Amino acid sequence: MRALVINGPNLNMLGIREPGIYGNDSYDDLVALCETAGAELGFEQVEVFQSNHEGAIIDKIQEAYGAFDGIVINPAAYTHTSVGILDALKAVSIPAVEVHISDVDSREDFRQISYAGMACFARVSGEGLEGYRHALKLLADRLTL
Ligand code: CA2
Repeated sequence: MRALVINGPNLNMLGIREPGIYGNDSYDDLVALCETAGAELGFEQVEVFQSNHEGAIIDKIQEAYGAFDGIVINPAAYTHTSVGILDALKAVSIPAVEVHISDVDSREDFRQISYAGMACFARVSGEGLEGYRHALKLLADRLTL
């Protein structure tokens, strides 16, 4: 099993700003959590990718075709705007889980739509960085059960 974890814009700033919403842990801590949790869940490969650019995220999703068995994606702000990311997830048809660090359902109205989520089989929201472990578990279950 090979998992690709994709993170969208500004998530590389984790731990630097807005700790009240996104916590104190850094982006490097998030990468380490995904790699450790992924190995514990039986993934042979876990690649963690971050970009601030919509097109780069779309390129990465396309490159995942034939290279990864599952995707965990936090599109960050592009969650609420990007039909391009939705279309890319649909195009590759790789099982995908949407993850958000904060509880987006209890935030502003403009965060209440998720385009990427329309191509995901599950959603984890409001569990902090641990939500990535949960998302990888849901993916592992989907790929093995
Ligand atoms: O809760 C999430 O994971 C979000 O995807 C985070 C996005 C936000 O636009 C979504 O509505 C919900 C924002 C990511 C920004 O990350 C930062 C991290 C540290 C400091 C500032 C921003």
